[in-house]
Amino acid sequence: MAISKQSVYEPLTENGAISLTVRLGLFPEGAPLTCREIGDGNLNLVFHVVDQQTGKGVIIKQALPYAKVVGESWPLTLKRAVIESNALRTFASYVPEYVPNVYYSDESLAITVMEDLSHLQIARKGLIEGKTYPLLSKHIGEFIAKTLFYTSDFGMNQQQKKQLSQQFVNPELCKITEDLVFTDPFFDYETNNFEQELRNDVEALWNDDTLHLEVAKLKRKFLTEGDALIHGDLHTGSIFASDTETKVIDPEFAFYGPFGFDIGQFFANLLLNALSRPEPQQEPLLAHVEQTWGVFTNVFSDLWDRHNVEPYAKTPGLLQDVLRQTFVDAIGFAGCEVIRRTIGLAHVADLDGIEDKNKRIYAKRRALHLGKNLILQRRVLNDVQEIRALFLQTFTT
Ligand code: SR1
Repeated sequence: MAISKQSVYEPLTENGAISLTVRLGLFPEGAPLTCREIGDGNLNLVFHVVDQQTGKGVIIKQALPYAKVVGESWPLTLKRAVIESNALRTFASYVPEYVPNVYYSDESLAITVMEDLSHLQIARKGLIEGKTYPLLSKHIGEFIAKTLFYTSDFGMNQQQKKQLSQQFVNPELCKITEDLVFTDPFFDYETNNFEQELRNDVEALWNDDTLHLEVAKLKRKFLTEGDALIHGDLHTGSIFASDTETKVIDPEFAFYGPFGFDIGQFFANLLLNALSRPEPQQEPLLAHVEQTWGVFTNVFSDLWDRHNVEPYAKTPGLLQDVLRQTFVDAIGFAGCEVIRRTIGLAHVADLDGIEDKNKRIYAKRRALHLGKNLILQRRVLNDVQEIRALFLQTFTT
């Protein structure tokens, strides 16, 4: 169904969400419908409407005109709902198996109506419970490889790419990332949030010119490089998973950005979960990091060989150069994400949920060291196995 421009924005209620599904004819007439608002993210309302007779459901996601995580004092564009539904549709044209089906979207109401994925679990929650999701990295590696390749100048007509990129000009949401990921945690800014026990470690980051120079270079890449349509917020809270299925949700931060960003955010959130686990249970997370990169490079290289539209595609060394730069950038972006999720505005439950305070502080201190090492050493890491070595080293220093 097309995006309509007729309605006037107001936040939906649970009853309003039910009425909308009836109006859209998503359920049989007279179906006994119930609805719950289940949003637990930082920005939006999420309604789960269920037909109690059949058990079938739909999800209605509605953007609020402010960031829920902070409150009404932080206004936020509603346009992000259109970006999100357009991104889901674009991704679906390349990897329908990895995104929810979009049934309807309404720009004025800032809503996207989509497939109910409640048979799956948010990957972050499952990972915190100790699940390992054996196919997670295979699926996410494929998702990233295909979406990046096909929306880049290598996989798509280069004029069409420029046109497509116009749909994803997303300055407000990019600004959030520019601030919260690449800037605020590295300065004494009031958005930061950390335990006093970490103050010495945090002040060391604020006073480290070498680190600042490297983060500034990474931020510049995020600001200027439009390689492909990226998800823009690919942490484990943006992924639904089971042992057999994986679905990527919430691409409201999507824009034309650097190849390495989604990979880096995914790596970082796997590593944050690993940091929260006792040592013997960290292995599956480290294996996921390696498998993500392995699958990504295989799928991307295969697409490069078979579907590249760029006349220089067969030039010896070009693919290797693109992959190497993507790897180095991904590690740097991962380092920034690890640090911001530890001391910035929006934390992760993996670390905040460690009940024992000493263990929590210890894990966060390790996270800060790991983040810094990822950023500073990204160029000397030769292959993905060396991330494991860096992670294990951080544990003993
Ligand atoms: C104010 S938004 C905070 C964070 O939530 C989103 O999921 C993004 O990660 C953003 O940085």
